[in-house]
Amino acid sequence: DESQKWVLMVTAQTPTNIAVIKYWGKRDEKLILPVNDSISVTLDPEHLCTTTTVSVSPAFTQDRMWLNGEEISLSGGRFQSCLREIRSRACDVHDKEKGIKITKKDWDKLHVHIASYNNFPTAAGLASSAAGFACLVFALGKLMNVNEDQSQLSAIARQGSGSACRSLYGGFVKWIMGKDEKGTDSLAVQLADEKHWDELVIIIAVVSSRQKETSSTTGMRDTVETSLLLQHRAKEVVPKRILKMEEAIRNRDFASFAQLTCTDSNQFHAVCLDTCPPIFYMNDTSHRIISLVEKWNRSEGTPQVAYTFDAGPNAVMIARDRKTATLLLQKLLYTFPPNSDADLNSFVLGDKSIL
Ligand code: 2P0
Repeated sequence: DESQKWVLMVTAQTPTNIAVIKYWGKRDEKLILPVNDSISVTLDPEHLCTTTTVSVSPAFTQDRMWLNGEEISLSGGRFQSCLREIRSRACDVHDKEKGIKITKKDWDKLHVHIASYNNFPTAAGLASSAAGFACLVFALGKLMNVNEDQSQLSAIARQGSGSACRSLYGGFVKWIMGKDEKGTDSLAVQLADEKHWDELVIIIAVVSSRQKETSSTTGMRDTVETSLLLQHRAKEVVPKRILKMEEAIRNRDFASFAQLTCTDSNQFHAVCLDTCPPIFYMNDTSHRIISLVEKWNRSEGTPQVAYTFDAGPNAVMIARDRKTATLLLQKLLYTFPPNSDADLNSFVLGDKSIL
């Protein structure tokens, strides 16, 4: 049957993001609504990113997905939420060249195939769900000719993984927690584009490539249920910190930016420790990196480098400029020589020429 033979395809690429004011804790698990605002920086797409191709054909009999070449199940609620939200907004598509016409109603019957690749090891403990769901939603939105702005798309990506909503934009991004129970106002906005502060260099030290022991979802749930410190953090600390961070980014004030970033990472890990049972994401090597940066910053009289750690031991460091990034790499290699027991591998992101 000739009418069954066509395939329509869209490919998109999305970088991951690193939070400088952390998201930790949900007020609604199903809709993924957070207990506080967060702010992140989106990495350069060359380094840590996901590439996703979505396709549709009348020959496809079910929705299917492959991650790094292996088929994975789409039955999870998070995939289904994203697919449902995008499908419900699908519009007419008319590809004159290929002679393909899909009407709004056809999308309910058509199935999609999704192939996604990470250009970094998924097991490296580096945020992959953020780039993954952002890319999936963006690519499906293009394929189905969805007529929504980036912020509306971010609210859909949020339902795949909270941090994913921040990867729909480059530069500095804020995820506004919102007030609405249905989550319509819990979405991402861009604070500054990627050109605004492009002297910054991000270096990620892979402390361990083992997969983390406590998933973010489980960890957050335990924290919300048991940590009093989280309540204080979400209500009293983060709202003020968000305003200061926005100002620091606006003014490219590195001293303030670094102080806020480091303090917020440390409070996030303190909240993990305040959880019952306690969650340990950092290890001895992480702690040694913090000490190295703290000592250096103090000896210079003003911060040179900011550090931040997510739900794992890997260090993300943000250097004020390229010269500082080179110095940082030297210090790291000196303190953690290759093949030593600390098992440290360094990546440089944002500026390949330093490698
Ligand atoms: C963040 N993290 O703001 C924080 C800091 C980890 C530490 O967002 O359950 O994978 O999918 O919403 O987004 C990791 O949590 O969790 C995270 P879900 P997600 O980047």
